[in-house]
Amino acid sequence: MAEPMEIRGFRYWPGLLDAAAQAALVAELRAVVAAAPLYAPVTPGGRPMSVRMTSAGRLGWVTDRRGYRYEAAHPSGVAWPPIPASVLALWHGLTGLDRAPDCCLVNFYGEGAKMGLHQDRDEGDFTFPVLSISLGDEALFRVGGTDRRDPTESLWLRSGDVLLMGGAARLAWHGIDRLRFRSSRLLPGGGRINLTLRVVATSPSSS
Ligand code: MD3
Ligand code: FE
Repeated sequence: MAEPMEIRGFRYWPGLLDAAAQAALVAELRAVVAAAPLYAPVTPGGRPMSVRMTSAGRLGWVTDRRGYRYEAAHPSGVAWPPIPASVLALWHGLTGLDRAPDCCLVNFYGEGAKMGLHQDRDEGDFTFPVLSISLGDEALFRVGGTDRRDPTESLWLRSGDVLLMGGAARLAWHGIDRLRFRSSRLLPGGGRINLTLRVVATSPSSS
């Protein structure tokens, strides 16, 4: 595996997935979305999010009026489909962990979608890293420190880029400010997919 760049404690592999690997991944994600359709999430405060979501894996991340949490089923009641094998191979190869992720969150950004600055803290164990894979249109990613007031820096994420957040970076504030809609031809209708792999660590065997 090529050596990653180091940005603010993150490990960053620009263009790690070539065009063929990206297209193969999109084909696997079509099967995920066929089993567990993208839905429009609502924050606990009742605000609709601009990103559409679904998940694969043992647990999926969901949000609605009842709060942010992990659930064993899609809002429709069906079990989440399995995480694609190519995605699991990337996780094990880049993290060096034997432990599989519990969740592969699938975020879809259409024209105008964004994600406000936040921390990922709904998991039970922050010692495990988070892996992110970008596909499709370019997106302006903003990352700060572990304090909301820490200065931030911005980076354009492109199709095939992979980021690994471990150590102190695991609790960094981050978000997506905007998309360059139709900047990539990977998805025929435009848009961006981000996969986020996480260990949730709430299984009976790990508690
Ligand atoms: C830094 N997703 O799903 S990926 C999320 O592009 C999320 O859809 C964004 O933030 C997206 O929670 C950003 C990059 C990323 C993902 C997880 C992180 C950065 C992170 C976890 C900790 C710190
Ligand atoms: Fe996040």
